[in-house]
Amino acid sequence: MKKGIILSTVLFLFVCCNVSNKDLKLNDLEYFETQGVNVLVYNNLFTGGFNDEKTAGIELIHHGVRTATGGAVRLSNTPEQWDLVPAIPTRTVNRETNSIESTLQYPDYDFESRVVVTAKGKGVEISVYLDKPVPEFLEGKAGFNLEFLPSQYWGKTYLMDERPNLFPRYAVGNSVTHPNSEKIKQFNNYVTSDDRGTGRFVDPLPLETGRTMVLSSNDPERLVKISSDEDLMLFDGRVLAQNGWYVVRSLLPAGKTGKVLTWTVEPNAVDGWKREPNIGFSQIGYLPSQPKVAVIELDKKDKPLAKASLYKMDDNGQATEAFKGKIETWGDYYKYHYVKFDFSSVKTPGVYYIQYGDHKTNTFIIENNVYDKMTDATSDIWIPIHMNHMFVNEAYRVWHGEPFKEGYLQAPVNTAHFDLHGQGPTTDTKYKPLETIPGLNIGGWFDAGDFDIETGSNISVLNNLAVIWDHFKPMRDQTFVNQKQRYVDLHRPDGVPDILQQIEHGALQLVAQAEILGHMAQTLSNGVLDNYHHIGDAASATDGLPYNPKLGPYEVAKDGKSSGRFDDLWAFTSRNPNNDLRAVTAFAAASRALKGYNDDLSARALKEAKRMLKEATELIANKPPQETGMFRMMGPPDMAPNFQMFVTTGEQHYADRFEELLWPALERHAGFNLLTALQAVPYMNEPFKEKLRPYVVQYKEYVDSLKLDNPYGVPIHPGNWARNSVGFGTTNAFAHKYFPDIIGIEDVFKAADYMFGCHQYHNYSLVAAIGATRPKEVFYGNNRADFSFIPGNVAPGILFRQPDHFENYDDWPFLWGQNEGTISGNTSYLIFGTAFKSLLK
Ligand SMILES: [Ca+2]
Ligand SMILES: [Ca+2]
Ligand SMILES: [Ca+2]
Repeated sequence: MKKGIILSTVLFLFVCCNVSNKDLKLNDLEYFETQGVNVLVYNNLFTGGFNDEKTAGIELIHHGVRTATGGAVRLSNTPEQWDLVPAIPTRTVNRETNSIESTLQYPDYDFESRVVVTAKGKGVEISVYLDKPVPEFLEGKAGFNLEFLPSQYWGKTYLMDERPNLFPRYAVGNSVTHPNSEKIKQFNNYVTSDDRGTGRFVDPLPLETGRTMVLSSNDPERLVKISSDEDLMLFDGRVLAQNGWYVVRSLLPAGKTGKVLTWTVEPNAVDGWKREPNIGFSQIGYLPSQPKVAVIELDKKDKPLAKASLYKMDDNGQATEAFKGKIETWGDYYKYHYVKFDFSSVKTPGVYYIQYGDHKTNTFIIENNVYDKMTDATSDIWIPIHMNHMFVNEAYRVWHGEPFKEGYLQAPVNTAHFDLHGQGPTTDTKYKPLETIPGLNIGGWFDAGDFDIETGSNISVLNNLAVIWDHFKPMRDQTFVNQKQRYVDLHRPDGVPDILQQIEHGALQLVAQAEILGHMAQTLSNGVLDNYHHIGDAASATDGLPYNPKLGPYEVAKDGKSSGRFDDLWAFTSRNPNNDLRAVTAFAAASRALKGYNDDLSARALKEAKRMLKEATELIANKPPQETGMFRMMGPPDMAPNFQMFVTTGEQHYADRFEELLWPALERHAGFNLLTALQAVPYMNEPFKEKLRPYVVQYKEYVDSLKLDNPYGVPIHPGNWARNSVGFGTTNAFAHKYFPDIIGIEDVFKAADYMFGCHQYHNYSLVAAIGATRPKEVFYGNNRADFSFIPGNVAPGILFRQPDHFENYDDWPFLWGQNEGTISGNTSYLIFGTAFKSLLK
């Protein structure tokens, strides 16, 4: 132990004095780099859609982990998601001065600053310049902030002017309140917290203040030294919001112009550090017969080894080498180098691990049963927990009570919404703004980590479930669902296939929308922001009592039947005929599934489908909606509805219209429309299938091109919301089913491998809890504040950050773009898994 301390002290001295080869350099990708340290300067801007997503600003990627973000002039101590973020209209890279300069603007306060970051030895100097002094209202509020990832720092030490401290594991700090008149406005005048009538807002106090701060003095991989002539303050952002970070901040001085603040930031680079190889393999295991290829992600400074081995565990816990094979080079992909290890020849069932040099993976299984349970947690646990308007119980635990008993209010006109919705200039319903719309509090599913009913997502779910029923008829029954009691009990079979009960649950909500509103709502979502970011039991997001404007804001009526709490959710009801047509597709399919189980609902769904198909087609003919981006590539909105109406009614004119729309759509973009066409194969005639063949051939060229695009051979999208390989796998599964001579089963296995751990950044399965030896442990679900997961959740994937970084935090759940499972994404996984398993039978 003591020897270790002496050794690391020597190492540290060596680190701090031998600076020459560790100097940060401005690289070709326009960030500051030395081995182990990347300082990004506005390579990522605050433009993600939800204001402060903790993925922008001056950022630090420290020994492979993005540990600091949000470096910018900010207007509060611990900015929350909906606090104002600066617009950054200019970013100038100056190679002569080794610096990057950006302009930061807050138009709401007519406040502009310039931030200049310059490489200085093994650190950077960050300076803030003002041409005009800080506006009076922002004095004592505007400052320079840099945020550090709590999960990478808690339990570690920090020194403030040499005073040692520990980063707190949980937010336990001191705060004060100030009058709301002093509060910085939030984005779009939203308010993130309910002040309970006090007229005051909460402001955290600093944990420490000083001029020199050393973060993580006990762990060289996270050690950062910050010094300034101004006071540095350390705050804990989690006091205000569970997704807050630790914030280091200096206030900008009042009344000054020119260079008003300078920080020196020196992230430690550990001598000789190389990132550990990330040995990607399928954590769920492998069938004896399937291809088995590990993709190993290597630091570019790491020299690939010639060979790797597979070890088999015996029943005494001893390992013996079962296979030794060559490492093949794939090449560079963004910042890392990739090699592959093919052990397909190992076919003996058993428990194995991969040994690559000194690196040994966790064990995994080779056996014929590895995929058998791959969808069970999603179907039995995740989906029922996301049933809205029901009480959901599991053994001794209640997941949530019955939410939103008070129903929904008509959203007022001309309203923008924090979840990227809006109500247009009319309600498009018979209801007046803020009038209660009776009957909508039934059925449907929570969208994702939040509790709203996104109509579009709910339609996708209903459609996904109906596709599964059509093609596979799973009779699995592990869930008790009683609509009359509004009660769900997990692990309690009730004699009815669960998928039928889920189809019923979706149809109850969506058919109610069609009948009550006359068309589909956009969303049923929160009217106030302070219950939108609710984490916990959905039933406590609102008080369950209808809003009564005659009462005071915190008053309950004497009869206990209404309250003055303005917390009811709103129905956003602007009519979008495209949405109506998508609902027609789902209604027609659900109507078939429900026949013989719930005949009344089946008939109602078909009636609404016929009406909306007619109305929406006319509306679109009169006023074609603007279609942009991906939607232009997808088939016309009445393509899929006509197909489903044909299958349900058997009327040939629907089939004719479907084909009339399908073939040109496939010409425009085979990939986007192929799945719809493939799912139609069993219902259409033989010439249909043959006519489809060339498009499958064309799609195969795309599939093969992915082998050159990236080492995993699946589509990887560098967007703000990561994308896993579920959609790719589903298309490949259906293509293989009907065209096995074109799309091989290996194209389906590739998608499964990626989902279950053979991917960038780490090798954990992206599906929570089931089957895999090492699934991800945290997800952005509605229990995210517990750093937990809901079994069966599926992560979006590995998020790309400009210009060359992929990440998926498994110790920090709060980044939705990489960790939030959605109801439509997870039911897409259910299709993928169900189709995949049926192919293997
Ligand atoms: Ca939502
Ligand atoms: Ca059941
Ligand atoms: Ca209420």
